[in-house]
Amino acid sequence: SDSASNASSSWKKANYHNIYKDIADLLEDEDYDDGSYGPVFVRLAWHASGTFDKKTKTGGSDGATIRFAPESGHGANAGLDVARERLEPLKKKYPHISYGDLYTLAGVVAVQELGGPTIRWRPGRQDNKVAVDCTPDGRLPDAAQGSDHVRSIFYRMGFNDQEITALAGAHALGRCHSNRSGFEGPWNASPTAFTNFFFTELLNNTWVPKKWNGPFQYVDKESGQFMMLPADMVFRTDPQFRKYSEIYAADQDAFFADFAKAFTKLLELGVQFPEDAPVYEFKTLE
Ligand code: CCH
Repeated sequence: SDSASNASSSWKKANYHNIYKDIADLLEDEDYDDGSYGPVFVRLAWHASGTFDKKTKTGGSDGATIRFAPESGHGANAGLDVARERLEPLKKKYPHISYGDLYTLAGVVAVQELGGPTIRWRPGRQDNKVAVDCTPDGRLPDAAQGSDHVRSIFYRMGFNDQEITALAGAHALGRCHSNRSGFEGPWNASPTAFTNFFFTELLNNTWVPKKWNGPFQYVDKESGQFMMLPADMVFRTDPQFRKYSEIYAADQDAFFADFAKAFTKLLELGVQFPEDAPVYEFKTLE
């Protein structure tokens, strides 16, 4: 019908270059965390997408179910309301972009503007109007667990060990918050720069259990300032993962190339794109 085709072609009316610029303008805020919303935008894009299950073809960023209860309240999503509220004025300003496109594009803008690789991105995700098709709790990884768990979560999405390792490199960005996940601290000294430092810190430091009342995590022995989650440590201890960690620690360009591919794949899991949806490669702002 006409109304169905109007609804499904709404994405064509949005100017994604303008939206890219406006998201970029929302990144900096000296009063928030380390001065940037970029890391939490990347986490929002990932959690909106990483619920995909390739067997049942459920989950993923199409539908933008992350904004509805119960999915918004899943433990793994604690704190992501902060990112969604920061982006909400842009949904008002550009009503033709879907939430699924807005949240994934915010991750792309953040990676690029914080110095990472160019991420190919397509529009056309369709929002669910009401809270249907929320994914069950437990689809996102549990940071307290090890390599079997990490593999089973990411294999369910359709990723291999190389792609999983590349994606894990996003932990160069941002920090853990004791009032969100319960864990605490940044992974390195430049949490607002997209680098290969997740791998260099992981392989080059001595990691010891953090002495505190919080959940079990690691702290670097020398400075005591940086952290690793139990689920991060598998990229050092598991031989298949470590193979790629060593490559990415030695070669930032290799990391950037592999991350860009895997991140686009993540953001597109389960999405039924319109046939005429163009692929964008946005230029980073000066
Ligand atoms: Fe992550 N991540 N992540 N992560 N994550 C956390 C924070 C960020 C796991 C657990 C956590 C990916 C994979 C995993 C980011 C991007 C990605 C936190 C702290 C936990 C816990 C949350 C808090 O307290 O605020 C686990 C487990 C896995 C895999 O096994 C992948 C994949 C990506 C993206 C490609 C980013 C960025 C952050 C920082 C957020 C911030 O607010 O600074």
